[in-house]
Amino acid sequence: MEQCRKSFPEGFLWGGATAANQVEGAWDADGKGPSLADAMVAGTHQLPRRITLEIDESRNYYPSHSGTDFYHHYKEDIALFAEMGFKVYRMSINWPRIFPKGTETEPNEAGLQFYDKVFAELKKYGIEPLVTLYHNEMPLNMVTAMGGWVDRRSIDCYLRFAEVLFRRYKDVVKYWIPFNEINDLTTAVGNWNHGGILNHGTEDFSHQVDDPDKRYAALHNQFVASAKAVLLGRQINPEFRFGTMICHITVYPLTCRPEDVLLTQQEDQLRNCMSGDVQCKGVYPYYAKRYFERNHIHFDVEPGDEELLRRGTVDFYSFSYYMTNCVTAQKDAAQVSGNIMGGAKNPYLKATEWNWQIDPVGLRYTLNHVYDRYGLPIMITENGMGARDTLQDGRVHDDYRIQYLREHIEQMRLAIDDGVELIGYTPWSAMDLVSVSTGEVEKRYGFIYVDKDNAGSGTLERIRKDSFYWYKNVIATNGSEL
Ligand code: BGP
Repeated sequence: MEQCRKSFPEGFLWGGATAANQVEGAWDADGKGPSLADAMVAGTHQLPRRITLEIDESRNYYPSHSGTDFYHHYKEDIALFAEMGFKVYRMSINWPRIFPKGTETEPNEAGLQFYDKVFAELKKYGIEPLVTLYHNEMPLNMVTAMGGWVDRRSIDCYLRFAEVLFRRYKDVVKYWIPFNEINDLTTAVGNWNHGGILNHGTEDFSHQVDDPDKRYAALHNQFVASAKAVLLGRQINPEFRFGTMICHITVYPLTCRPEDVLLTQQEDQLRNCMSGDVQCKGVYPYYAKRYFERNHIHFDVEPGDEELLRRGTVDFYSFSYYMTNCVTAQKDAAQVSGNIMGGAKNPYLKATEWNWQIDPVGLRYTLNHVYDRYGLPIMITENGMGARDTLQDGRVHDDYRIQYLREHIEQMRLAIDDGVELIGYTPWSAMDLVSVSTGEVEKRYGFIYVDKDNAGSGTLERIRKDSFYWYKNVIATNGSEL
């Protein structure tokens, strides 16, 4: 093993992550409107998940509607986060709790009061909140009435939402992420959770024909919304810190055939780097412009947008890291891995049951890659292992998850020794919640088991997994004992 000279710095932000729509439940409580995520039908076992244009009570939306009931258990859950020693908790704010239709001018006070209580609880334990403004929770009304992110009016609605939060929580929240996995919109499969590319007249996204013009229009509007939020936030509190959140799926050439290497570079540029380049450097990179030209992709850029992007850049780079993929120019080998993002199978890596290829060394590579590119402080805002945990005599022996996290944290330490400025780590997920791609609770990620199954049965009891105790010690020793 390589000897580290440098390790996790003092004040390193250890924690965990969730998203409102996956954990809260209480989907229509206290004046909340339905969100895009609430319209995803349960248990379709396919991507993209089916999304209805309105909530039809005869359909089964479980478990997204009830999540793992953080809404009613937040005190107990945050106490458990504190027991693990969390320094930071990444969460999102459920947009239609605050603006039920998204188009109102006045916020829903009851929705805000829920987050007042959550933040007060975090403060009690000295846990720093890291808040995602948009994590698939667009008010459903904005999707059906306006076409979601394709419509530029969505930017103003988003800014009204952001402004309410910035003003109310200006002394409570320092770290903000304007958009979760903003680069999902660069792929046809990843567009479904961002709304705005709904094919009206059909019942669900699975019949949707990909329309790159709309997809990139939606992405452009999100870039503009992000830049405006950054500028507005800095006016309200210059101490705010904003970050990207990129779904970073590092790609390797399947072979050293030059065609594979070239295609890998192109894939990396478009899928991983373009969104980070816009949000960190403030301009669309040259390769993106050529990609749009070559593929006849057209979307509106209004006068002033370029200036906004240039001024509204972020302070830190954050990303999710679950897997790496291989790329090959050879058509027949291209799709063998079968995981959500496609790609060719890497013969040197094992994969989870869902074919997500596990690659700890790739994390060190990725950290060096993005630090070299942007020179900004980095947070890993998602990383973790989905598995079908089982409860045995009141315990969950998730040694496979401990191994996954241990190997990834070891590579983080090596990257810090390489000189990368890594400042935080919020693995997915702080506690069990609903999986996005499967719509099921039983693809579990948490340190805390929640007694609930895919059929909705269970006591909702919270149970510390073996990984809970292990991670607690990792935090207590600032990463020196893995
Ligand atoms: C990321 C999302 C998360 C989370 C995670 C795991 O892309 O930001 O919301 O769900 O993936 O994915 P899944 O839930 O599909 O297993």
